[in-house]
Amino acid sequence: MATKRGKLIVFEGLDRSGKSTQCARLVEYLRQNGSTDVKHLRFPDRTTPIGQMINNYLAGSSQQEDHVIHLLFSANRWELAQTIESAIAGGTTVVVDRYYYSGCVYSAAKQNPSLDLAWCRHPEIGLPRPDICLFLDINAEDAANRGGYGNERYEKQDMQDRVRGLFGEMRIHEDEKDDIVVIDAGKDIETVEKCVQEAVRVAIERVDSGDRP
Ligand code: NYM
Ligand code: MG
Repeated sequence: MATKRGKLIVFEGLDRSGKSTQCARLVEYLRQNGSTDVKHLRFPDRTTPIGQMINNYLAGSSQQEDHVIHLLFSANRWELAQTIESAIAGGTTVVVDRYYYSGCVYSAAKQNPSLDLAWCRHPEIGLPRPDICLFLDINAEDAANRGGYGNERYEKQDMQDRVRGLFGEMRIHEDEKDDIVVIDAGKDIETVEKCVQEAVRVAIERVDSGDRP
């Protein structure tokens, strides 16, 4: 019997929505209960030269024109596109903390008139398509109450409010609506974890049974 392909599982959400915690827990869960190897990635990947430019921009130690930083975030995903594709083809499941959805909504939330959601999508077209994108939904106020945002660029409540609105637009868009599952991230960690596991189980079954739209 041919080996099943791996799955591409993405986590998205506002800063402080619990993404990194849930991502790590799912990786652990799949390693213990799944039948495949699991690779854990996060974007931005700050370890590459492009990732270091992004890191400096987020930390505020460098400036970048809005389109330029958008394209760097995208390039940072393209640098790993082949790795992701090969992993999946070889039967390894890839779990990613943020992906092109963040790429689009954070850039579009800057309100630069020539950087709307439609423009932001273009450089992302052709990246490996997720089998499921788990959107950990929390409002900006509750997120801020979780110990406050950090000091990075974008970690401000008005920006996060706009980001959440744009995530809302993306999840009803024709290109994404079949891929995104909304999870209430205002609940406690264990409850969210269970919801994530259930959504992932359903997504994996859909792919393996050839039922994926
Ligand atoms: N971010 C992340 C973007 O603006 N564009 C992108 O393509 C990605 C992947 O970087 N505030 C923003 C969202 C976050 C910030 O991410 C750093 P993290 O997951 O907080 O380290
Ligand atoms: Mg952050």
